[in-house]
Amino acid sequence: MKRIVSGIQPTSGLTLGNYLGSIKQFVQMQDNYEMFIFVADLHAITTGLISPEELRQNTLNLVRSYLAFGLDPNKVNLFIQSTMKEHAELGYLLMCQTTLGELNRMTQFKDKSAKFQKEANGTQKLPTGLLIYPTLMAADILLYSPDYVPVGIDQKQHIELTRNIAERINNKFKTELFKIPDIIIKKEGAKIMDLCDPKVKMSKSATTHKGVIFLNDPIDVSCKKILSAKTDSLNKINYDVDQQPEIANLINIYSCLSDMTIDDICNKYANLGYKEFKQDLANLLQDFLSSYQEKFKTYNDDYVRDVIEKSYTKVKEIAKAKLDEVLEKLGFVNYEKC
Ligand code: AQP
Repeated sequence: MKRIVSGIQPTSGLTLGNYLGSIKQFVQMQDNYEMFIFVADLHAITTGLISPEELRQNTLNLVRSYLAFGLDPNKVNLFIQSTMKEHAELGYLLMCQTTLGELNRMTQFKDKSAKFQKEANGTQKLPTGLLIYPTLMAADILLYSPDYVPVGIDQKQHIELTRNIAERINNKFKTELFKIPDIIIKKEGAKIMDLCDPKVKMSKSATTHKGVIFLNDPIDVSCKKILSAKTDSLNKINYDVDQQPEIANLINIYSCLSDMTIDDICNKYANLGYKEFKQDLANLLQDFLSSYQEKFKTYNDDYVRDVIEKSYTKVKEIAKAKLDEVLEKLGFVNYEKC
């Protein structure tokens, strides 16, 4: 079986974008791939904004969400990133093989940095974690030698950097130390946009939550967000990302939730207006969220712990073996062997 690695950071509750851009794919792939899916809790502290209590709760809740969406712990290796110390250690080693210029060029770094307030003297107190996020992400991936990494389109640049770092180290140390992973981005759901601003992606850390569907919010709140989503004045259900980006985003969400094609949706609503379309989409969302939230409630802390324990030993063995191999190639003395 080909191997897959991916994760999500527990910065806050999950959004519909997180589900459609990543978890939906994980569930579809679990029968045909060897999967390593984790909660990226070390990434969640890179902005320095999360409290310990939130981190703990969001981490456990993200495991519940994975399960509620249908990830089967008998098929998928589910784990919490920080329980594998190898991620942080390999992250450090990779950071030392990366240039400041490369990290400064990352779009996510620029976007997230821009959200930090400027001081009176014009400077910004930016957390270093934001800058080195991609090298930790490279470690998350390269530790497990995956064939593919399924992500939303916003993470494409980070995967490309991961590939560059891996190739650079392989060349520099004349080895095949790292397998070069390929990225998988599913066209549908690859980038769900904010319901109030189609220029920005729907994101957990959006400054305003009006255009973000949080999967664990009360369902009526989420349905209202669909009904009041920004649309143009044409009142025509047409998929045109440039001219009608707001309705195109809603059609995309409709397509992902119903598994209808975009053409079929446009045909179905050819003679109807935005009001009817939004109401139907809100109903679809309601069904989807009710089924998810029902399941989410059924996993208590003990069950979550059992799930995490289940794959711990296997994941640990793989991570440790790869880290040991890297340390040796880079010239670190292995106390047990010398
Ligand atoms: N709007 C989106 N559309 C499609 N896919 C998305 N993803 C995130 N937002 C969308 C995908 O979800 C996975 C997990 O993302 P993450 O939590 O690790 O980090 P992120 O990409 O930075 O996601 P957020 O929601 O924007 O989180 P915050 O606000 O905490 O940074 C990834 O595969 C991502 O592509």
